[in-house]
Amino acid sequence: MEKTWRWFGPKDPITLDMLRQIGVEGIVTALHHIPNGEVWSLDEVMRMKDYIEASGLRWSVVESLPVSEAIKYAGPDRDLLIENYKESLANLGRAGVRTVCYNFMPVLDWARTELEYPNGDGTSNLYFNKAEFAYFDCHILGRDNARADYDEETLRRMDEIASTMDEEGRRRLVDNIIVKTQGFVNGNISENDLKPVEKFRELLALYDGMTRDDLRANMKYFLEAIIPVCREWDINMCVHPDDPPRQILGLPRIVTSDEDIQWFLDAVPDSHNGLTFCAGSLSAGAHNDVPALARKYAARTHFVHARICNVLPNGDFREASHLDARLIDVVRTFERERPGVPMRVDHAPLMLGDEKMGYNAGYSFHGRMLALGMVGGIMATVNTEKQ
Ligand code: DNO
Repeated sequence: MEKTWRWFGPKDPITLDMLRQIGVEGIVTALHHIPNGEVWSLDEVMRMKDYIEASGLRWSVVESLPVSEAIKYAGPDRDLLIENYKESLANLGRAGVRTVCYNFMPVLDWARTELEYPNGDGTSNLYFNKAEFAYFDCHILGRDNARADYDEETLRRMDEIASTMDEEGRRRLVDNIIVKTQGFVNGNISENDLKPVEKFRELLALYDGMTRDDLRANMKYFLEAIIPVCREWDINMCVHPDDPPRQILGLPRIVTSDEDIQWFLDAVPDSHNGLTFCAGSLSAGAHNDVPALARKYAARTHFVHARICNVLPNGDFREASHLDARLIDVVRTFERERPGVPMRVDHAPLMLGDEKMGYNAGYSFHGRMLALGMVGGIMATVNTEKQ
């Protein structure tokens, strides 16, 4: 696999020169300064590409070219937004950037409740506490009938949390779930929003009554419109699985399981319509056999996110080691079946001073460098096995 790294542009404190020193080959980035829905002009794309190439690296993957909310809920401006999307794709094609990651999660991209959960060895990592998430849903958002979506044990834990929760705790939860994890991935809420919860409720309302089938129809509509452009420019689209891979906050989610992946691949059966194999997101659902999914979908995978989670008996989940046996299995599959596919490590711990650097949640320097070393070691071992 090609060793890539998610880099957040010229203002990222982790510079391209640093990345060359640690064996990174390709860059994963986006034009984060362009508002969602607007066209990425050829000039802007070339400026980023030239900047990356001046450091002896290449722009391997776009993560993400964001799909506007109105495309997902089929708003009145969806055709206009799809035209803009197609134009951005054509400009990327002209510049020779040919792998584009996106997601089709309504309103909320990935979800975590804690960003610095102690691992017990002095490092920390992301964590999803199901009961805290339920608290956010039932007590902060106050969504109608939200309690009905949770099992008894989670509700019991949630009530316990509610009995000691204070303003500071509520602020922290809002910040973690809808602000700090969303703004930097071009999500709907950013640090500049003064009333994030109100804005979030308005966004949720856009999906009132929408079913999984409705969302599937909207994804198919989008794919049917863009895949001809991808064919023309040889661009591989790769959808990121929903994280966590299940329905949340009453929203439909449609990239959660084997059946879902098969559905969208068949909906537009063209190799340019592919998957980002995020082992970590898929592993956050106990229903997914991640190594088996890697084997099944290797041929339609255009980008790999190397990380893996452990789901706990109470439904919480946390990031596991990049040397976890399931991840070794996944890396072996892609290294054998798709040797050149871009791969980046993801959601590594905060360690050795990372915590003071203000990095984007999940995107530490030392932690990711260690993880890249681990995954690189697995790849080298697999290549020895091949001979
Ligand atoms: C989180 C990321 C996601 C991902 C998008 C892709 O760390 O993996 O935000 O970039 O879902 O569109």
